[in-house]
Amino acid sequence: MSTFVVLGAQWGDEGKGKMTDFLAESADLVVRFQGGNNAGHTVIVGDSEYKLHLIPSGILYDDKLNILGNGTVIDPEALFKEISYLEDLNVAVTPEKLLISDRAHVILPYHRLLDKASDKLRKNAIGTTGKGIGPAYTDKAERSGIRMCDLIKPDVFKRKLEENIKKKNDLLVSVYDEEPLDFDEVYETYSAYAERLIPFVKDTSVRLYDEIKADKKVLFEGAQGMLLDIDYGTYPFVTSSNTIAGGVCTGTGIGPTMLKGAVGVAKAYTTRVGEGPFPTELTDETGRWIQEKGGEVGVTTGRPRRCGWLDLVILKTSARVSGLTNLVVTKIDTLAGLDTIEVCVGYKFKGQVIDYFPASLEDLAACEPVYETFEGWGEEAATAKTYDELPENAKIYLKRIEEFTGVEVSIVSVGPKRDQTIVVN
Ligand code: 2SA
Ligand code: GDP
Ligand code: MG
Repeated sequence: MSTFVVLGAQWGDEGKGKMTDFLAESADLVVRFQGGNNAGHTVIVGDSEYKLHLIPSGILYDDKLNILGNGTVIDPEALFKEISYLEDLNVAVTPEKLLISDRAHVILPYHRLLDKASDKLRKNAIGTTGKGIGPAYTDKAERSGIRMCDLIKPDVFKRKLEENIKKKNDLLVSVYDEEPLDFDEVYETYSAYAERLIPFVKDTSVRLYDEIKADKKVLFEGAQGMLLDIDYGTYPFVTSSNTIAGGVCTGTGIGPTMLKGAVGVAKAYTTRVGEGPFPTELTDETGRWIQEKGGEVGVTTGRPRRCGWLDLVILKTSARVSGLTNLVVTKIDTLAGLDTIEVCVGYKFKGQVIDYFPASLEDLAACEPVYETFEGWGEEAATAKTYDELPENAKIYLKRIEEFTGVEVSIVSVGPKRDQTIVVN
């Protein structure tokens, strides 16, 4: 069985898109299991750069089947925009290459409006992407959501939309002081999307099971990262889905025994976009230097990402909650040029040093990072083709990551391109 999940081991944007693309070469299927078009995955193939949000990165290959699992939330408007974007770049998106779970929930215009309006009104804004993710998952949990299988049945869609629009308009007008939505307009637009969606919508759990049983190679593509997980992240400054390995089972309809490995992707430093705690954040010149050198800007919203030192407490927590079997460390080239590099190896908390991430944000605020200092390396890191060619100090850094987390570093990324990827033997 060859079924692996690629997960963000920090707060997202670790380079999962690049890694999925790299690993997808030997896969038959690429499957998203959570999140929606809040994600932003950058993939560089040759001289072309692709920015994907919802569609799995395997779409860039002609011979892979891509699946949006039941755990994802799908905005048809965003989906068709992404399909046009890809087709303009000569990437075909057909039902032979992309299937959508009939159980996936649909993001509707009121979800987007409520997402933006509610985050604005929150005392401590989360800094969501405004794509309607939270409100769509809210409806799913509240059991009023509209699923793909509902959207493509005109009568069912009409009945459910009528019920929902009435409730959402009340909320939009009375709580958020927004304009109400027009039922006919939404029904017409989304019925047209439904027509176009019909060939893509299938029971993907059945298909996936059959493919795995037939020994096909499956790559599950995570979005966001461990600390944005609704259960294990920095709640409430999280996204609304399970971004950890457990999300694969509930988000695609396979059992845990069908997942062979979990690959955690981590940057050589840490970034976060949006609000919330960040123990190793650098608000000084070094933080700005990393932000600029690493091009740390949100792929979906264009927001600058906050930057800080690598936090091994985070990686160890990721290794635990996702049962990581391998680690990928990216952006070794970005840190090149620093004389010294700090790495957090524990938090001082109530007179002790802990190596796990506390649940309470108040406890987290009381944690003081404990740092180890490493010697930096030079720009030659970006041209290394093998592990041996990496600068000695970078190897010492990578060894420390392995030692602390107990997980092997199997791949090192030294630049955004496919050929800037070193597989460690
Ligand atoms: P949401 O919209 O409800 O999921 O937002 C909740 C929090 O989750 C964060 N979040 C992300 N963090 C990193 N990267 C993401 N994707 C884009 C990217 C983000 C962008 O690749 O750069 O462009 O801003 C992503 N998606 C959600 C979000 O910032 C909130 O903190
Ligand atoms: P994802 O959400 O995890 O897929 O990551 P994003 O695409 O949001 O952000 C990662 C960014 O880093 C993208 O612009 C990638 O092209 C880039 N990237 C990935 N790996 C490397 C690397 O090793 N070095 C450098 N310099 N850039 C990288
Ligand atoms: Mg991203």
